[in-house]
Amino acid sequence: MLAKLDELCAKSLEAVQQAANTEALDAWRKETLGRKGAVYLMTRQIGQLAAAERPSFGQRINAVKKELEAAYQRRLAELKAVELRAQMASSAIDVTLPGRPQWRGRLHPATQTLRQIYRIWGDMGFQIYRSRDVETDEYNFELLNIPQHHPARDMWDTFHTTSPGVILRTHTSPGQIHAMREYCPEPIRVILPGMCYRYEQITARSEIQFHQVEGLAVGKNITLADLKGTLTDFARRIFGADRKVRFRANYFPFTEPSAEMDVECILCDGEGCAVCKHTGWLEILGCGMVHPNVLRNGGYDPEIYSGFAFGMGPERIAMLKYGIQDIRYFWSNDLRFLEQF
Ligand code: FA5
Repeated sequence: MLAKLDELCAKSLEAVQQAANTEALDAWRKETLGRKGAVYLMTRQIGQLAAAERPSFGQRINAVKKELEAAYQRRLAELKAVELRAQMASSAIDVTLPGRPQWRGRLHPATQTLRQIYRIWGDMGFQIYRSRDVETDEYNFELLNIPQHHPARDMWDTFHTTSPGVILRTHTSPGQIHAMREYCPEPIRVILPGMCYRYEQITARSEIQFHQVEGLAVGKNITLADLKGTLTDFARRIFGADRKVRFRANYFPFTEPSAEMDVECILCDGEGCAVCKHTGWLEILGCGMVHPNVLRNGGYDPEIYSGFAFGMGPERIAMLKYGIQDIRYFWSNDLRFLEQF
């Protein structure tokens, strides 16, 4: 009987190596180690043995079972590897192709420009002061030296709300009053960024909703020279060190004297082109020395304190920096535009 068992073991070990694929191997397992397989049938014969021979036969059968099971596992691993290689060779999937890049979001070009502006003013010691988008007529106009029925109101077409005297701010300048009333009598150096709203016709250069960054410095002995020096430095930091600037006299009711600052046209280097209307210059902001009435409305005595203020449009600055032809791209959410930044 032991000889028969050894023969079965040897034959089965040979057969397992000959199983050409996992299906054949499964069939081998069933025939050999299955519930009614060859090893089981051998176990059944144990009753025919003399009692003294049974234990050693039983031990041997268990050893054979283990050996065959191990041989099965080894062959299974071999066949699986072969089958995987064959599948990879014949399959259409090329696992060596590089993966698809992850789509990454990015900051909106207006946000990028705003952050660049914040950094420059931050380096010059200006803090960010936020004030509200929904304003009163009093803050947006009256406290800025623009009384009711003053013709200067025509400079800012206004969105009114159903509450009398409550409007959407047309510029960030009302923030000047909020900041002065909060800090008076301390010196102030702040920028006031935020959205502004004007009931204007939308064109390539004008939106009904756009950002402004206001700036305000108040203290003792602040002069027009400080305004010119600070704004010239800002323009050089944002547009490049050799960019020329110029100040043109202008009128704002809340500054006296008032000016607009132009930079040398970035597209034609001051030669004159369609964008700068052949002048060689591009306007980037309005500015001036804070009007005594406005200082007074903020709580400062204009006999002791003086200050300068300015207001710029970051979208217009981004248009100049990157050669963007139309301001409407900023809020139309066209990915072909946004992905370029
Ligand atoms: C003002 O709004 C003044 N409050 C600026 C100021 C502040 C002057 C402090 C003096 C002292 P103005 O209307 O020119 O000025 O607007 C300032 C900037 O906002 C413009 O130079 C422009 O860059 C931007 N801007 C104005 N209107 C629009 C618009 N419709 N669309 C996009 N940007 C605009």
